[in-house]
Amino acid sequence: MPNGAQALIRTLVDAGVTTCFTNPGTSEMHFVAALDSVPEMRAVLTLFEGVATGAADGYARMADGPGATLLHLGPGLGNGLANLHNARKGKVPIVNIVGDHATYHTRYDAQLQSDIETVARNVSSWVRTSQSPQKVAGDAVEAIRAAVGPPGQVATLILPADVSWEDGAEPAVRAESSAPSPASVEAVEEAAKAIRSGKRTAILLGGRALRAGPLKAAAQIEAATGAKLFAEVFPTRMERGAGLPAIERLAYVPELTSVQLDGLKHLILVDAKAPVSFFAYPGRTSYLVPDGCEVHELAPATAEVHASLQALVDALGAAGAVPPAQPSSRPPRPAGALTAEKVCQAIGAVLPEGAIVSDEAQTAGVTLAANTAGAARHDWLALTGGAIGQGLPVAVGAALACPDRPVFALEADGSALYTIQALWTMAREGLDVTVVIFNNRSYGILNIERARVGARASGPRAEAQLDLSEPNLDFVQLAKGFGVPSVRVDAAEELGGALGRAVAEPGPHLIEVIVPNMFTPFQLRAMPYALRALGRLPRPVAAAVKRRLYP
Ligand SMILES: Cc1ncc(C[n+]2csc(CCOP(=O)(O)OP(=O)(O)O)c2C)c(N)n1
Repeated sequence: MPNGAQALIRTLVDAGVTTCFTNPGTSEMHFVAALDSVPEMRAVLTLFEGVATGAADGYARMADGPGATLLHLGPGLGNGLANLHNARKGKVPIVNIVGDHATYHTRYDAQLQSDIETVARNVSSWVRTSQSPQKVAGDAVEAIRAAVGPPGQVATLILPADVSWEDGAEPAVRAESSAPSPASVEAVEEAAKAIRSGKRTAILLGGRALRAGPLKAAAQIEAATGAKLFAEVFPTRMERGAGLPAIERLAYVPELTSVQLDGLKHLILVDAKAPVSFFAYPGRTSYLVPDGCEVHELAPATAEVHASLQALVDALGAAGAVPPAQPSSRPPRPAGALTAEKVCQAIGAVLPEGAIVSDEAQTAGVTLAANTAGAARHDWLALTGGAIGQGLPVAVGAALACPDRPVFALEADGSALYTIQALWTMAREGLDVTVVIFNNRSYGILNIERARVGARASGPRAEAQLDLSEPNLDFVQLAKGFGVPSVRVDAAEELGGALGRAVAEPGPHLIEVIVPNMFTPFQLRAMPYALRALGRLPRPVAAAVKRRLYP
């Protein structure tokens, strides 16, 4: 009879959960030991739990199945919380296995004893502490079912050390989950009626609706009826590029979102929430749906999204519509001194077919979407929950899920440093990831936010909180220390070559570019006034300004 850990790993593998991102300790040693008895499980060591959880997220986004982690009690799970938060917001399926003290040891309140379930609940829709080796495999099956959903969720299975080491366990078989249902007839009819009303109508696509199949169905509706398509602001996984329907993303800045949604009478949601402002700003609205606009939910996060859109295509008689596809186009290779925009152009010029982009470039990446729109077909993975430090780990997971595809991690300096240890896992696993660090030596976006929240009376002490110079960070040396070949590039002409070499050579590469902040101090001061003025311009003028600022 296998022990609990062996039965657990066998159950995970038989259910298709074959990669686990780990950072183990003493309480997980039987799980670690059991890895050699179930070689189908690929265990990937990470050097910080935030890397493990972010990598599980990136893996699940690209593998279309649950990512898994092995974490060490409450503190280990707590270290991984920010990226589990991002996964939760992105509706990404993750199964955490969190080791705990042996059941009889907990009453002594030893050093690592803590309330793991409370830590887990913040991000997990399903939490259970396994009570015996006989139960652990069944618990794992339930955890997987909860994680898969839909919607994808975080499930946390706490594994006491004695449940892991005692014999008498049996692997369990994952029960077939019932297929999710498409939108109800009523919901399809309601959406069709809104579109047929002839009033300004938009369809907001989120979650799984941004994959090629549903996107094409939605684009047929747009082509046949004129209903406008929008993508949610931070997509979990969006398929884009030449040949696919081009779709406008909602803006991060609420004043720009308001311009996009201005005059709408109907908003139809497909695996998406009605748009709200990322933060509250004094005197500004939080809810961004315009007054008088009716919101209709075609497909909730629990529904089968593609079939729901297909039903709406049929209801509207749009099956014959041929939507325009994004034409193939590349920005010219930039020249001269580097700016953030030139780096975005250089990336757009080389982005290879089938690339996976993990986007955490923050302010420096404002023009990435425009510069890559006409590149060969690729997948875009965004920061779904606003907790920075996601980009490098997500790239690790995506590269493991899709070993034949080139992965790009486009990273702002501040964000990269939260989970910089991901570089070591890239090197150890030989992952084909090109990391581009946009080093503007600051928490640039916070300068914008400071101006926008009206925190005006700030001086040098406040400035120092947003400044990452003194000492300047050296990402080339950091990468070398983690075993990743690295180079700093000073001129735009060199960047194309460095990107080309990084893509051509197997294994990870890091390219550091020193870029000025996207916005000058004058632009920052003017921004709140300019954004306020935007809302007062006539709609076509405001829309034209918005398109220039944020295509
Ligand atoms: C986990 C977490 N901690 C802190 C923050 C607050 N925060 C938001 S943006 C930001 C700075 C981002 O700087 P950087 O990544 O260098 O990008 P830039 O703004 O310079 O473009 C910080 C600290 C956050 N969003 N998430």
